[in-house]
Amino acid sequence: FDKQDGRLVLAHLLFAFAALLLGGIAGVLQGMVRGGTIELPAGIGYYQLLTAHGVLMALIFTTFFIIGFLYSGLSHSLGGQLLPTARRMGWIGFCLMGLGTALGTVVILLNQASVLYTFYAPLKASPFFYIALALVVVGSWISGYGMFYQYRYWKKTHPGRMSPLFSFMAVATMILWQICTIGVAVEVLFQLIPWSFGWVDTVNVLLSRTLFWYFGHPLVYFWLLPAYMCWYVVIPKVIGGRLFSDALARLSFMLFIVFSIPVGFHHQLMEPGISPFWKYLQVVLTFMVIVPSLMTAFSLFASFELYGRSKGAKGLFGWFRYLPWKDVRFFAPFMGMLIFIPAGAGGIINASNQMNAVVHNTLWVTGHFHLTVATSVALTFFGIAYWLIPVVTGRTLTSAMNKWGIVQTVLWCVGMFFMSGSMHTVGLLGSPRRTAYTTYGDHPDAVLWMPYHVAMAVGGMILFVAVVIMIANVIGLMRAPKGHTEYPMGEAAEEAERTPAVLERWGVWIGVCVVLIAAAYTIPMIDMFHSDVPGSPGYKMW
Ligand code: HAS
Repeated sequence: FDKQDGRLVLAHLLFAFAALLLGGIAGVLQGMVRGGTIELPAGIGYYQLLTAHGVLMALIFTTFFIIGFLYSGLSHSLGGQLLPTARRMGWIGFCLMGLGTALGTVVILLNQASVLYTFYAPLKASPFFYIALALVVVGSWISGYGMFYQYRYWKKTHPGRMSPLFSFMAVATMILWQICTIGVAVEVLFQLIPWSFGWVDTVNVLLSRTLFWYFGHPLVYFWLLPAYMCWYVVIPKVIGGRLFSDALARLSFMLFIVFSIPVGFHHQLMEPGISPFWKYLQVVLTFMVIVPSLMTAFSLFASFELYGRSKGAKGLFGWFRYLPWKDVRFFAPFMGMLIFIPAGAGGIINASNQMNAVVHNTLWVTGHFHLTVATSVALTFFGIAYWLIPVVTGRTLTSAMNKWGIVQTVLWCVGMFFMSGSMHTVGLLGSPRRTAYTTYGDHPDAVLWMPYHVAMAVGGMILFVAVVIMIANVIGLMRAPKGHTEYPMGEAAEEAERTPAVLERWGVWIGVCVVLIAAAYTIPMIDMFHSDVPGSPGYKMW
């Protein structure tokens, strides 16, 4: 692996894991406060810690890890080396994002930005928090341009050839990111910054939330797609098999570009001010975006089965035994996949209008995203780290470290079982999310919730131990014995059909995506500009 590219990738990964550690500390503390097991000293607030936890883990750990991972695969699959311009853009992006993270973290720690990781109005932070977010977003854009630059150069120098699957998927992920971050950029620049500086007196809350969720839902696919890249491209190689179908993998990524953006209203189903018709339309589109995940599940099962049968597996599930259970590079992402089955089912429940009325704003939703992003995605990223850090540092994974990786994965699953399991259950009993410790004056319902909150805190403590082990593993990987580690990038099965060229016509798919966004958002947005609820300053124009 190219040394200079290795440094860029490693910088992103180490930054990501530092954010994971800080976010983990904030996470375990807020969980214990909520469960009533500790009280915070020195005037530190629950919401302050909750914001630090959400921002550092959900926004910073993921973004840094993803950009590092994508750059690594582009370097490997598109010529073995990044072009100097692409690498420079990667570093500029890294510095801007790093600066934004440092500024944002300081503002949160000063309790000037306890607005949670979703940060939409009417909660107001210091303007510097929004400036910090803008730096992170602009930095990620520049990194994305670096990736596009590398990809375009490859396409130009390889006319008529289909790009390597990894690079195609990386570009798709960054296109999704570029389109969806427009919403949050508009919100931050035109609404939140002027409002928090006091240049305007009012803010349109509905518009702010809508712009946020225009970004906020595809954001979850920005987290998910790199995990899918590992599942499609890396895992077949790790198990010694092949990817079921290149065309199916590309189609599923294109469907994510098309369907993952015009669905933000499924976060706003309980919100007044948006007519039921537009909510209905976006729920239909939400159900469409489930399709590429079902295709992915099918493809994964097929890859596993093909491999098992090639080794002589018999019966419906005989292939199961042939998977490399003792290899953490497989085991951690596999647990992520397995848990994505109930996690995805929970998402389908959330998206169903009537059931959303039961679960919205309860701890059920928190349980949902701790299974999706904090388990399926996080465990996959951990699994990647076990080979990617050795690849870029010229080292090898030892069997002792592999064992610690398995222990870490098991601990993560056990902690999450208690934490997310209790969240789902107590959410159905009505316990609200994002609420500091309270028994509501010893109301019987709230008293009933308490044991679940304690179980959440216990799960959180187990998870914190797992975070610490992960950090120790990362340090261990940095000091592992020198040697060569192969970048595991799989190929499609021999009998797979030829991939149709239309799957790489970006214009077609982005065009459909733009049309759907316009159809799903134009009229409700126009309505929002005119919403002016008397006596409710939050619902005024800009
Ligand atoms: Fe979600 C809320 C709907 C997926 C994250 N979601 C959230 C929030 C987050 C989040 C962070 O409709 C909270 C935001 C906040 O703070 O308010 N979500 C969905 C739907 C899906 C979905 C329909 N979510 C995700 C993913 C996330 C994520 C992925 C992060 C990475 N979500 C919602 C809705 C809400 C919501 C509402 C708002 C709730 C409210 O009221 O506030 C779908 O994309 C899910 C599709 C997934 C599947 C599963 C496919 C399974 C696969 C694994 C195969 C396994 C194998 C191994 C092969 C259909 C691919 C098996 C081996 C064996 C041996 C068995």
